[in-house]
Amino acid sequence: MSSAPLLLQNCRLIDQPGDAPLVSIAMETGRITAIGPDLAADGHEVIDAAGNLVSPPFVESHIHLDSVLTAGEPRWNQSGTLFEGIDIWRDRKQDLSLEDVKQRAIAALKLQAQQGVLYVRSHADVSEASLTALKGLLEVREAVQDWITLQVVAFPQDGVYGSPKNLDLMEEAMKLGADVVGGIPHYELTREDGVRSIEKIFELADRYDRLIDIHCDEIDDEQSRFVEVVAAWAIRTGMGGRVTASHTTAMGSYNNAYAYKLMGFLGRSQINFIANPLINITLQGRADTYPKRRGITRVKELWQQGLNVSLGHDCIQDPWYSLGTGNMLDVASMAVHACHMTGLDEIDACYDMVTTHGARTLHLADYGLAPNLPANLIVLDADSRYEAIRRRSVVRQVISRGQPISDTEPAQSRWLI
Ligand code: 17E
Ligand code: FE2
Repeated sequence: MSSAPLLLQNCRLIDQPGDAPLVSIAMETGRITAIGPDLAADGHEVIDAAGNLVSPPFVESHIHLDSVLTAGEPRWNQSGTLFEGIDIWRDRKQDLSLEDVKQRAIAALKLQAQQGVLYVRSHADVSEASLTALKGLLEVREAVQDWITLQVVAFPQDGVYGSPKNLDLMEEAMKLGADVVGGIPHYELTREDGVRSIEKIFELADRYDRLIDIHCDEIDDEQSRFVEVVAAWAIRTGMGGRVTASHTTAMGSYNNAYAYKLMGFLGRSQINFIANPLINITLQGRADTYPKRRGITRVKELWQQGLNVSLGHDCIQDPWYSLGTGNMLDVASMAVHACHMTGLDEIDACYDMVTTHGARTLHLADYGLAPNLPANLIVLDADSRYEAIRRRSVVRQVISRGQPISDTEPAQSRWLI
């Protein structure tokens, strides 16, 4: 993708105090060349950011692009549970074709990119014999690389040991080029299978030199304690920050004595966490009467412990979550509410969880706003992170690889009486 040199003027940089002077950002051949006041415009196409907030792009650290836009196919999830969702998807995935996967995934990526997401980690179910979901998403990874960066996780939805073929499929997925090894220990047939699935995941990640991102303890069962096993392996292997535990909703149900001990181990392990508050507030708590649990991991406490926590959308209109806009500010807003992150620094942290923290989880080497980095940035109709989340502000401009790829006018209302 070639593009003319670009100058974005009157930028309110996200990492500067609110009263800092506005600056310009110059971009050329896909990279940021300079950031500062009074940059010369000659030879550049000029865009006026008009004092709006300029941020590095949103990072979608957890989504299932293979199942997006299938809600109701072949039937609606009536119980609202994870397990009914898995059963519905098991039926739907028999009908996958490469075209079906690619068309829906690219539609969802465009939806997200228009709302400022330029980095995505997607899970691809690899417990279906033809590996169509994975093959489709690997093709999508290539097809979209000029405007969005996609990582693909080999995710064994039905369990590594749920059926005899699944382990071979995991191995095949690594050979085909999945970026990340996934898992689902709480859905293995037994606790022991869950533990040995984690050992296997670490062994695959070591052998193929890949990152790890495990769906872990996504259940309200306070006895579901696989995150301690993941942390133990991260400590033993030294893989630390290359490892991510996604969902970990059972942590919201652990007793405080156990959680206190666990926090220390998690701190030692330095693993990353991804919470998906939109979906888990609806998916969990389904066996409760009242009071109903929130079913979300301990986002605030993990963050206070200094651990890297990011937030994901998880689903857009699929068997687990029929809603979803693709907007990361919706995700951050739900975290503010459901995780009691209402202090001003906590609201700012929720914004960071859909930007810089996600970048760290994905191991993005060149993320941020600085000269020589790729010219990937967004202009928000807001003057602070707090305003962006409160109003779920429109992303006015999306610039990818130095080229404007989308712009959106905020809606205008007129008072008529
Ligand atoms: N599969 C799973 O195990 N958990 C989820 N939250 C989704 C798919 C969306
Ligand atoms: Fe998920």
